[in-house]
Amino acid sequence: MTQRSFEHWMLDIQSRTEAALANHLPSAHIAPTRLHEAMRYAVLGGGKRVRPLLTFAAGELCNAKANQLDAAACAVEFIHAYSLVHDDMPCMDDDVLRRGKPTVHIEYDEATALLVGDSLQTLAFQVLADHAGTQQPAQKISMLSQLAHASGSRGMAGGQAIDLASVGLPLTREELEFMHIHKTGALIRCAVLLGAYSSDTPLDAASLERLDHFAKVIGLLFQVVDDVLDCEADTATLGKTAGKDAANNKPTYVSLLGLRDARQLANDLQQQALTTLQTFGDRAERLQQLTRYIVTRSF
Ligand code: GRG
Repeated sequence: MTQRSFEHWMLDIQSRTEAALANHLPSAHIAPTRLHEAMRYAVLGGGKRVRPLLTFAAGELCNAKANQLDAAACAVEFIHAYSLVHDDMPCMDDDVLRRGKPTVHIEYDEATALLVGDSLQTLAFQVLADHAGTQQPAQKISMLSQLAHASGSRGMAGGQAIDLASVGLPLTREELEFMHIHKTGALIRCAVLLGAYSSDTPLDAASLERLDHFAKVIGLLFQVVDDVLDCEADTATLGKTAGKDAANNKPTYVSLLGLRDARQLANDLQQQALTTLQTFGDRAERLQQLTRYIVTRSF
């Protein structure tokens, strides 16, 4: 598969996901119209859709059909969108720009932003429960449980709590890794695993373990690259305020290791991820290409 075909595939999954998200979101004409309009504002028309892309790439590895993957991809993206809306609020990161446009609490108001996040979170579980491709109830329950675990206090929300408590503190590398594995890594890992679980032909235990290892590495890799970009890229390119971590005195891989070693760590993790995929052969080609994309992306 060429680089060109990867770009086509990406565009195809991104537009497919955009349509599916738009379809699952309540219409802005249905009451309460302001809340529904704000939910659509938060989710649609922006974002790289990295998590849905991972769900589709992992699904491809497991021979899942595209229509079996839409629900899992949307559920993960709804959780991600909710986390961004809440993260941007004044009680957390207090940011005014996201995906190149005003954050939800700026465009609407704080109470609406809070409710948008709450509603997107529950919509994620509703979509997965009602539309997941698998016919096996036990498999569906396992997927719901994985998404809950990845989102909650033992996953993303827990990582966010550590992040908020860490401002100005000199974290050790282990502590920083623990925070990021939870805050960013847990949902990315879940995006990969739900792709595999959406298939009717599950992986054997050893293959699933390898895919899970890949998923954990790619979650951490995503955050290391994010730290580097926050330091290197400008606000216009990122679509969010650049240099925020340093300005807020937040511990990052760049503040801990320096820019050069943080970049080196990203390269090492990329290599580790690609090596883990090798035993899957050609079936993992999309995941390989996505791994490279995550490292070379500019925002
Ligand atoms: C509020 C419970 C709660 C959690 C928030 C994920 C998160 C936890 C906060 C976001 C803050 C942040 C910038 C984290 C760094 C990694 C990250 C998730 C970046 C944004 O994800 P992208 O690059 O965004 O996939 P797009 O806009 O492309 O979807």
